[in-house]
Amino acid sequence: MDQDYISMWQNLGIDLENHDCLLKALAEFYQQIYLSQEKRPEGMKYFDFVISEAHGLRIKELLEAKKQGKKVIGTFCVYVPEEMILAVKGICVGLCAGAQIGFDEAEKVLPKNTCDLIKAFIGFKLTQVCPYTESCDLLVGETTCDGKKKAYEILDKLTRKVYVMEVPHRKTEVSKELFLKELFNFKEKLEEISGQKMSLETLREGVKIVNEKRKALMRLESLRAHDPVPISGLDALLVDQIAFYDAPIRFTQKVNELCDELEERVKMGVGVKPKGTPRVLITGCPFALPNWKLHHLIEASGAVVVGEESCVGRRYYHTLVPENFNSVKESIKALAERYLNTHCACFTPNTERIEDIKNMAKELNAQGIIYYSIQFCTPYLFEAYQVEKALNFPFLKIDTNYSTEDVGQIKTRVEAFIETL
Ligand code: BJ8
Repeated sequence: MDQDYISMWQNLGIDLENHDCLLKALAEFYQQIYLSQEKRPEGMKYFDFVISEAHGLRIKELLEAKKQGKKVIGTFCVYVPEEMILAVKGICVGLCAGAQIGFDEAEKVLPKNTCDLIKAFIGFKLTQVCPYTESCDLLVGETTCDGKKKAYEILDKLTRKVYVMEVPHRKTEVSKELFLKELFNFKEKLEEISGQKMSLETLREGVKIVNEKRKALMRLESLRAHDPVPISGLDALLVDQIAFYDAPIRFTQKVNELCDELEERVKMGVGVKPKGTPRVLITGCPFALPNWKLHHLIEASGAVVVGEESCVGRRYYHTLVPENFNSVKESIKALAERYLNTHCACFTPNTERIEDIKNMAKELNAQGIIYYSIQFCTPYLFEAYQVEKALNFPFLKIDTNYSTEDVGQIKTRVEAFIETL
């Protein structure tokens, strides 16, 4: 391991022993799941590189930027507008965690029946393995589900860096006003921490950068509609996961290059799986990096994942922010409207999500839907019933966690489901 990186991690307060275990496990897992795939597009090499340097080069970049006065802002939810972070010359990084690290420690401060996504970000902090969390100047929580709300109180005790943004749970006029006010409060907080003014010009730039990123991700998703599919669900998921922490302009360029290659593949009828491979859409909880379990099981069972109605997926890039605003106030209004038009199960009612799933299944030519919930995630577990009833589509519900204990059982269920498609 590069001595520079070791000193960098030490300076960040990383526990080198725990961190080493994490990196070794990740490298092994990546080799088994990702690098063993056949017919991967050449364009995935960049994303392989990003993963290999996720705790190295990217952290170095963040620390260099901090030296130049930029602030690193960590987020946990797609209701927090990254455009506003860019508009104060900040860097936005997603901090949700997708691995079973530090759970023994986390269970000392959290109830056992907490979802693994929460246990993981608290566990990462308690075991000091995440250089992203340690590089952040501000950690932005939000009032979505109960577990997250209470976990942010604990995270603040551990870091003294948490700011909580209020996200309403309904889409009424009152809620819309509240969210708009919250975005103005967020603006003030960002200006205070960065010492930068959010201007019409910087907001225009931030919106443009994030719109371009979302357009590239939409382009990638639309290419998955083809049969044979030019990219595996695992690789597309990886790109969506990396969207939360790579430098946005570079990332967009690399996604577009990948899409150019995939378009060529489509023209030539080249796919990662044979034409006619059963096609599955996943809906439900987010897949924080490195949570690849379900995609791997589905694709190892002979199907291909063609889309994710998830926050690591369509819910992140569903729409763009209109760029025709003429004042700071107008831009924040446009952001509030766009962000509140995201359909998370923390909202009630949330019937728009059902329409989103139907549209995605149609657009991506899915033959079956797998509903994914993380164990103990009340909002998504509750919504499964209504979604299944409303869809009238081949449907399989998987309620799981980050462990590998249930892998055999899930594989059996997934294989049986795929046979019916
Ligand atoms: S917009 S899905 S990122 S809140 S899995 S912590 S909901 S108990 S992550 Fe989410 Fe924002 Fe919604 Fe998306 Fe709670 Fe469920 Fe755990 Fe969850």
